[in-house]
Amino acid sequence: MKAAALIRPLLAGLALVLAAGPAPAATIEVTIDKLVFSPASVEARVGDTIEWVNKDAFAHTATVKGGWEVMIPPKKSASLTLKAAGAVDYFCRFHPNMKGRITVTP
Ligand SMILES: [Cu+2]
Repeated sequence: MKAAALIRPLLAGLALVLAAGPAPAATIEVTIDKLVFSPASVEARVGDTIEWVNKDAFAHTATVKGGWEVMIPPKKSASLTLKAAGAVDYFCRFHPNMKGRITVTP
């Protein structure tokens, strides 16, 4: 068998691997309806975006104690791109019973 016949499939395989690259960043939607984050717990990767969609007629926040805060106006959405790995618990500043969690992997 000629060497080229062996190398060609290898090169084709390598091209496939290079084309695949890292997974593209995702947008993960969290709905707020009647004072509940849903799903309450989500998993994401660094670079992904969380988008909160507020179906309620009043404002909410996604607030991390000592960290970030996102204001989500009534009947609107707001988003945040995750910059660091780790698990974060968040709550709504106006309704502290509203709780959510994001687990971010590298
Ligand atoms: Cu709220």
